[in-house]
Amino acid sequence: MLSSSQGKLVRNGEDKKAVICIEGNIASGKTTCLEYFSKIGNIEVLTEPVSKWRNIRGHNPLGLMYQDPTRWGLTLQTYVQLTMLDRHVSAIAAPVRMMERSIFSAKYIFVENLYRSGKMPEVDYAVLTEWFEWITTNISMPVDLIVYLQTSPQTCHERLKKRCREEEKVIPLEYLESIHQLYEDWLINRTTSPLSAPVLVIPADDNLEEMLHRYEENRDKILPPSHAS
Ligand code: TTP
Ligand code: MG
Repeated sequence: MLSSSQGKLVRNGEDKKAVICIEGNIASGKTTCLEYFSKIGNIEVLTEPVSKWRNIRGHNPLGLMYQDPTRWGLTLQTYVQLTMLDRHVSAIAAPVRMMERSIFSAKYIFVENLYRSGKMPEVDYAVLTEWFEWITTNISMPVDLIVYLQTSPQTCHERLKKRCREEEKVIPLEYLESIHQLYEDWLINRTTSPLSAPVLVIPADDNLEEMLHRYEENRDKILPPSHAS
């Protein structure tokens, strides 16, 4: 439930709960990271609403966007923005919430990439930007920590090929390189979009076993003291 505080809509009585967003390139291992932490008690884990992006009332805006980004980029990104907003404002069910991505990366990384690569018309970009600015001005979506799973685009490309999501078969290495550069500029070089939370960088090119070990090692840095080991 939303109520109003200092001009912004806020979730009722939930301001003391910690919100941690897991960020990184496509196939960087965000879902695996979240699955690892879901085994620890008292944490609410929200994976990305990607199944919704693949099926809204029988339509597949994700697939359409990859087939023709200029025509369908606005359609997909409008829906991504709505589903991410819904995640941010939903009632938190535990003292700690960990979520896959955020409304911020949908805009700062994916919308930005479509626009900069010339695939999104300027008017579509302007409409999405107006929506995004209205939302972030009027709705409180606090984030306490961003965990950045830092990978090389090559690693993501290999993982994508293995994973074989039908819509993603058309993704070339160059696409992952552009997403990677936008992430680096946002979270490391800090030259592009604003940052509203501290960033913890976790190198994420290694195999599954090593990554699980690394999550365990970083557990105390990721979780608040109440959840540290
Ligand atoms: P990801 O958010 O990268 O999720 P993932 O499950 O592929 O990542 P991981 O393996 O790390 O768990 O992307 C899901 C798909 O949605 C991917 O094809 C990229 C696409 N996408 C957009 O096109 N626009 C967006 O704004 C977002 C957030 C994703
Ligand atoms: Mg995922």
